[in-house]
Amino acid sequence: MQNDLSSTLFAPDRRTAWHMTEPSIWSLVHGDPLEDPARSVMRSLWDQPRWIEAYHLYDNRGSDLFERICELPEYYLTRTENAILERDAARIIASAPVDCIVELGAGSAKKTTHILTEQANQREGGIFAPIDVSLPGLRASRDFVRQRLPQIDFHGLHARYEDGVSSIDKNLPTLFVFLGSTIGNFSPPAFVRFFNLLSQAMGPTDFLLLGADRVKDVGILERAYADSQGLTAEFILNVFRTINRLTGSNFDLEKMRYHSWYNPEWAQIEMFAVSTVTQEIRFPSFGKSFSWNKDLRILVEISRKFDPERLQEQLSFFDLSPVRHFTDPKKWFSLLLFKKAI
Ligand code: AVI
Repeated sequence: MQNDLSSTLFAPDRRTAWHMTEPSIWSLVHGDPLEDPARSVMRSLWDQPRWIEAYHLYDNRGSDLFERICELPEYYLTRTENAILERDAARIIASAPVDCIVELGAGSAKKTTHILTEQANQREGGIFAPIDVSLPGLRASRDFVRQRLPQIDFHGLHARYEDGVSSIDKNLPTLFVFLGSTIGNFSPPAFVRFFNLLSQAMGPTDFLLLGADRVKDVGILERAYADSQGLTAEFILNVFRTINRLTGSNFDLEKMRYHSWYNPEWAQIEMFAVSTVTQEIRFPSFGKSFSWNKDLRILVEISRKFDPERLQEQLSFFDLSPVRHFTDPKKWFSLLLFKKAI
């Protein structure tokens, strides 16, 4: 079930790697098997210190909790980024003459509406290709775009970022969009891997729009990750339900608490689970266990905060040249537009 647009969107040597598995949604014919999630948990839990890969946070319950976090008064990120997009979408699109918008980890694509609306206004259409491992997210995005922006050709890629971006035709002028400061959840080595891959996948007519949360007053940062309703605590500790499901382990959410702080040296919020008692954690399917001593912490997530000028300089070493910088009146959040340097 291929259609004409596959010949525009995908690089010629990648075209046959994709097939349409449901209307407007493409999957890899021979998708790399995703890493076994149970083994991924064990690898990082046996590291020193113990930690967890952030993607385990987003099961159905975790994704719902995160949506609710985005609405919290303390969690300024989503609101602030959205206000910048609403105000500056016309300028962003005018500065990035492209035929295609590829969004990484799009979710329901609601936050991209301003960009897509401007693309439709200024260029009378084009392609929108969100890349996401969540099929429900892609379906929601497809239904939203079809209903609200019928001029836009929707092609959802059900894949990991790396497989998706490296399949886009380098000759198709494309704006890659990575919003929400999700880049802040990458460890420094994962950050470098990600920009290497993205830059290599970009052609000479491509742009990148990157959302980055900024370093600011510690109180504002810490409150955004320790909200009064306890939703962030629920979101972070929920990962242990997922781990119990994946590995058969016996983490007890009643015997742990959430702790977060802003680490100024690393410019990042660190989110931990802390054991409130000394307890034996068993992993029967792996025949392993460890003693989780009272007050010892497991690092569940980091959220790095950026200095936008420094980030622009850093990305120049990945052949990405700064084009424009959009921010809010309080300078809490930045949307940075880059062009691939040839
Ligand atoms: C998805 N990401 C950008 C969020 C953040 O702010 O780092 C995840 C999050 N974790 C706790 N609250 C929000």
